[in-house]
Amino acid sequence: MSTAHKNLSVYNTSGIPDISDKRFAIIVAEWNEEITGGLRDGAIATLLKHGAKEENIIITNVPGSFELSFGAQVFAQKEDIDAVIAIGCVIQGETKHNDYINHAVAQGLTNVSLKYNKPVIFGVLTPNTYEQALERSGGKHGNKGDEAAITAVKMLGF
Ligand code: DLZ
Repeated sequence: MSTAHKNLSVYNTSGIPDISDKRFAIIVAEWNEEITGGLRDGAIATLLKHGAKEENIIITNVPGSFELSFGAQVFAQKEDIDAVIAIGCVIQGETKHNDYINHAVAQGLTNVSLKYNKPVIFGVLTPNTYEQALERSGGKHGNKGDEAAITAVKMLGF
């Protein structure tokens, strides 16, 4: 995997804007919820660490990663939401569904971002195995939730 030698929780801290008044929506898929819960908690911790207020972080669940695009759209269209972080985990080895879901979500989130002119972040893990997912949701390769959150923060300064 491309992240095998990268710790997802290590990032460049330059260009981080003031986010004390920014409002974030985090949409979390319930499939593989042990993994997506770890990603969600990493994202929340990273936003708080960089100055977001707890009351400005809205968390919502959707059933699976395929539903992330719709969930992201519902929040992106709200005037008082500045950025959306979509969190999911689609394990490649387990089902042929993965190609369809991953492509649909990547395209769907891109469309929502461009339509509403707001950062909509792809915080979806696409590992080959459950073990790789654990390693990237707070394990030895860090947390993709941290990476997704810092990406949202940086894009707000864009
Ligand atoms: C159906 C399905 C499968 C097989 N695998 C996953 C997965 O690994 N990760 C995930 O987030 N969701 C999965 N889903 C559910 C779909 O995302 C979706 O919820 C259903 O197809 C209903 O639209």
